[in-house]
Amino acid sequence: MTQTPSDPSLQAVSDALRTHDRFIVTSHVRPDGDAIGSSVAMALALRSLGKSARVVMHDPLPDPYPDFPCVDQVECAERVPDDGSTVVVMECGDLDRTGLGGIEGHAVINIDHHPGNAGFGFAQWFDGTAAACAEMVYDIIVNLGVVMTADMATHLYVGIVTDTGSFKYPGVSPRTFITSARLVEAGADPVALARLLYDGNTLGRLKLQAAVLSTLDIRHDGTIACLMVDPAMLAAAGAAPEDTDGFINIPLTVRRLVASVFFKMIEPDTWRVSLRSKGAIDVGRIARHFGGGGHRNASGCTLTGTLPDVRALVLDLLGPEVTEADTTTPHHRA
Ligand SMILES: [Mn+2]
Repeated sequence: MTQTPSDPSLQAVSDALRTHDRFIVTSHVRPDGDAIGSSVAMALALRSLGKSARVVMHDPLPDPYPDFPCVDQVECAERVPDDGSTVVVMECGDLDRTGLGGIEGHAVINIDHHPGNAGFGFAQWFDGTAAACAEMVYDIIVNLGVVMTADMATHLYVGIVTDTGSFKYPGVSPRTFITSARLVEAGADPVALARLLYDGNTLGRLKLQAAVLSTLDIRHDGTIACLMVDPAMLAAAGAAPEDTDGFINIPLTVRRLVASVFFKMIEPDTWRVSLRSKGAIDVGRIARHFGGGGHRNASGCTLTGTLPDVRALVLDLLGPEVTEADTTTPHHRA
């Protein structure tokens, strides 16, 4: 079954891509799998139509993306060149999200799936039902009549897998699986790509994970997890501060643990405090109380004091918040 792209915005974007000849494709700062995959696949499709297409990003590609096909042509820059190109902006609510200067002087095509897109560009397609921008790029490539190569399919598949947390976040739809099936038919290799995406751990990070998890401290009747890391632990593991990314989520794999707090020592008695929660538990409010920020389920702030003091400050607010959410949403411990 082939999808039937009939959306007028999809047609408008396809027409704009067909009628222009020189393109710069870009996406947001600190590009992720969907930003990279959507942009590279789009550039490859445009080139197969005989057009000039450069991919320009503000930030370099994080691991493991330098190992993906065709990414050696991705350029890093502060500004887009003033060369009369049409700029295709993927996944950005507004032009500031690109981190790139100089886009204002160009014709802009806007392709996005995040609610809140500002609606810029002379041609735009917003589709909030797409689980990944890559789903939209797939439809554009089909609509343009471009033959889907294995490299294009690989990038689009990676965009979908990463933006859906391997097909498990809200937004996953039959379209997600139909599109993914077509991409696998076109040469995306789910097994090899899963290994590349998820088996890229370093030994230092694994050792650091062991050390951080050994600090696991369960509070508030088994519902709140606390973790900590300090510079000595980083040094012992031979790891970098950013190697702790994602550790805060590990306790939340336990059903009964509904909030997780990670205390990272920046210097003695100064702590970067990250908070994560499930459901109605609002850790954004707690971080804002301490001068930080974030959203209901993910937030952070900086506090000074000894670890026991700082932990007590946070738990004095977080404990009642967990209790309150527990009484209003009785099912989350089921
Ligand atoms: Mn996305």
